[in-house]
Amino acid sequence: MNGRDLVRSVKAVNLSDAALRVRMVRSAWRRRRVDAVGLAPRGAERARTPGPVTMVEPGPGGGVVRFARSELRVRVTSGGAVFWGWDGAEPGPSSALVGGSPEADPRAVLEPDKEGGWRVVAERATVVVSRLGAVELRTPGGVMLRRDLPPRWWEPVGGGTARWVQRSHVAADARFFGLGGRAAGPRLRNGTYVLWNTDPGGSFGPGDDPLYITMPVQLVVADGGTHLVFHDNTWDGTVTLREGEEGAGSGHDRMGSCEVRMEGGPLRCWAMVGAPARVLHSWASLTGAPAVPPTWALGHHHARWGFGSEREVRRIVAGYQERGLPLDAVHLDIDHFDAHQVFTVDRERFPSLPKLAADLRGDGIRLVSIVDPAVKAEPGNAVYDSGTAADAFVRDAAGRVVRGVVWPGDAVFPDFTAGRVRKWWSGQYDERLAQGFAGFWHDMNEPVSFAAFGETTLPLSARHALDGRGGDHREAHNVYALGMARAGYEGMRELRPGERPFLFSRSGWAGMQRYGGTWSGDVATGWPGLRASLSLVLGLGLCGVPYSGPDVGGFDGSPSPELYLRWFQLGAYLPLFRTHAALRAGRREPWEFGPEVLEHARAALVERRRLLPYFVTLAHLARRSGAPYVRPLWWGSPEDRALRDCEDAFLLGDCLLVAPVLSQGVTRREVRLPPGRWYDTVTGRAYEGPGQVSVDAPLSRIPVLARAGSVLPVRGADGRLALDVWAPGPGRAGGGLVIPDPGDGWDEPELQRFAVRWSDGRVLVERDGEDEAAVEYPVRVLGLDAPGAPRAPEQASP
Ligand code: NBV
Repeated sequence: MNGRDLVRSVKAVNLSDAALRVRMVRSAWRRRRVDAVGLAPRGAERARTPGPVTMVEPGPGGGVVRFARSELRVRVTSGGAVFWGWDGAEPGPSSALVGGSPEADPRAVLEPDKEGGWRVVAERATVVVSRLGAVELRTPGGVMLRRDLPPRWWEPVGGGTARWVQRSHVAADARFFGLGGRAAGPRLRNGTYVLWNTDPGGSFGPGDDPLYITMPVQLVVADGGTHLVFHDNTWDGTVTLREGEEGAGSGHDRMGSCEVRMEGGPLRCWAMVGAPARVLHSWASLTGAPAVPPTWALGHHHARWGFGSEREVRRIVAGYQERGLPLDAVHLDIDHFDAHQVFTVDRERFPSLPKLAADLRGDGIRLVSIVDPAVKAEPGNAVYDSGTAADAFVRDAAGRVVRGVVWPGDAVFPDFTAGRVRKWWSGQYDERLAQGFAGFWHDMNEPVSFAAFGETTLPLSARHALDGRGGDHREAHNVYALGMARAGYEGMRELRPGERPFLFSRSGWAGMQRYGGTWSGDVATGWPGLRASLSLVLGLGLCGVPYSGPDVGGFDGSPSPELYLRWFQLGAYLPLFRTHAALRAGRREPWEFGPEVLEHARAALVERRRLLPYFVTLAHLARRSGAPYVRPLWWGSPEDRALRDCEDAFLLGDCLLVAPVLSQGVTRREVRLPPGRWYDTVTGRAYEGPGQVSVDAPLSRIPVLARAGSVLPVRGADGRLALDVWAPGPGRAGGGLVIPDPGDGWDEPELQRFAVRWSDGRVLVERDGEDEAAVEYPVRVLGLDAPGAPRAPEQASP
């Protein structure tokens, strides 16, 4: 029995509920019994390595290199991504890839390399395979980015899936990012990271790992170049990272290393090489473009577990309105369900939800509903009955429906890895839409089943369809939520074909951005939790999931007014800007922390609304380019080592640099600037980067700097689009992209390009090379001391 799991379950569930406690004990025993019968013990194993090369077979985009005891397929694709897979592994089937495997690049061919090895030279990367099966990834210029040593497998003597390990080296100066949502990042320090989607129970801080979203996706940034590597395997595994050390002057660098261990499944990976923007673009081409949320979802959301009644929801909304605070969405948690049953409504406390939804809608506020995957196992529950008729629920190896325990008590779990089950589940959202909900918040989908001991998820031996291949929970666990997101997304597309779905999901896997975003989950209230929330958003963005944000104020307890405000100020610059808290947590409304906090929170809300056109632009650009809205400071200058190690600020698109306050009592802070000129958007002071500057961070605001030459689309006083243009340095030019809001349907928006330059002592803004008259929006030029007089910058210190 794992003591920590017990503590977590106890924290998660109110154990004063004796009946639930008894169920948790029973469920834990059931899970143990099911696995004792359904999971064959591993038994004796045989180790294997590839051995020496025996022959090669050229093929499209590369070919197959055969070794004495394995074979390696290498395929460069026309999008530039490189695939390699051992033991016959092909790119498909894969839960991550969209539209199957990309086409092979016919120009890439296998050719002999030195010492009996082979190589494939392609436009964006070179792959070199040694005689004994080491695989090197190099830049087109020949710089080594990663060297995979020959892998090792352990095969069960009696047959079954092999475990494997793959060790790699990277440059001594390389930094690792990604692996899904990690609280202790964004730079992933030395340690072992588990690949198993996990509800930490209660609330988590930077020391908790793994969390809800794990992905075998690493972005590695080094002087020699940036690469992304994706081990396309959904099994339980670990990644052990060790940053290298540079032997100061001695010439004896110790390289960085990475060791991927998997409990089963294919050994195959994808690699992408190039500037960060290019790598993320290739990643989105491979795994799908991020869904663009409807515009209202880029505004402010307010949620709470335990509004408890329609009256309370109306009271909170009125609180926002009376104070003139912008509000775009309200989220209802499990307390609005009838006895915690998904797709139901507690009609006593929420007697007229459709009316509530319509009233709010009239005020421009959308209602969002939580959706849990577990269905109460009780005949008479409509979802249970129809799911049973559709044979939708996960079964054990003996063919019995698996029972767990979640909020409604004994529960069963839809098998989202089956197309027909997803289709059935898609139909359930009809009930939600009829209640007036406009968007969905998927929770508990790691999936969680409470247990008094052992792991709080389904039995490992539980059977899953895995889209026709068949397999057990060891393989399906990490993609359970991905399937649920797909079902929700496809359901909404069918039920409301004219609207872009709004969906965000606690758990997920590579490719989840196709269906929506995510949020931080139950981040602990405290300064470390605030820091962790930024780490999660940055890390997920680098794994291709650009839309996320934390529970502003933290999930549990009561933040101090200062902590609440600093969280609020950070949240206002993150894609999902939502206040939320647990059942027994303190209040999270901006007016509950005194008049000073209210005024500063108001300023953050007003600024968020002013920046809405910028968020719309970033959301549409993310779909086109794969670039996250929130980017690490090194995004445009990965070769800058100081930026690579800077974790307390971020770029919001190309225009803004946001430097949140992440510690108590801070009213001035150091900010590390990427190269170029930057303006403090409030004081107007100019700074010349790269380097570090010290800026004011009074309680009223966090520092936000604008890049010289940038074109920032904002909402003007009349509510229409306007442009804030920050003057380029003398003799310099600038520009930017703007995507005017095409509405919440599927109209393809227009991408408008603006150029900014000095001409005759004036800052000129032009559209697409046309003349100034063609700019149809009001333009405000900022960063000048007087018309024509650029502000002199202070030099940043190194
Ligand atoms: O549905 C209740 C909560 C929800 O408020 C939170 O955002 C989720 O992350 N949910 C977890 C289940 C209970 C956790 C203790």
